[in-house]
Amino acid sequence: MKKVLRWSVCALFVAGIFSVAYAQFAKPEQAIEYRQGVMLVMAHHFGRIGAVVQDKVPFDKASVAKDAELVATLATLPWEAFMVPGAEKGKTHLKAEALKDKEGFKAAADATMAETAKLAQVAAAGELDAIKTQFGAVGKSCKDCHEKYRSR
Ligand code: ASC
Repeated sequence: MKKVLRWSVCALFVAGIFSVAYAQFAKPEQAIEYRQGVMLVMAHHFGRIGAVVQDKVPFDKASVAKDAELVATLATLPWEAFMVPGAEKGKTHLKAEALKDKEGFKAAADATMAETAKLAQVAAAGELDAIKTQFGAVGKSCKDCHEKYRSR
């Protein structure tokens, strides 16, 4: 009896894991909400660094490093939420092309992840001129992807 119970618990656990993986986005709207949430928070933290880069806010090494770390982490999250069938319809700016050009989209995502990771590194080192340069490189990667795959 104990054995049966143990197996049942195990089976339930496995089923649970799969249903989470399978139903990561049960509906396209959930994928849209998820990626927009990530982008919103990412833009917020990127914007805080932007204010420093534009000399509107005094340079505080620790807070820039923290914001850059957050941006780099957030930049790893949204991509699979774009590649969901039906997620180019509804309340989104995603161009339908993005779903047809998976390789190009992936390349753009990889560029953003690489540039944001580099920004986190540079920010940890704490040299403002290098941060400014790398901030520009991240901004370019945002812009490149938006120009290709985002409608206005
Ligand atoms: C942001 C944001 C974007 C990018 C882009 C960079 O903070 O919301 O869409 O940076 O303006 O060129």
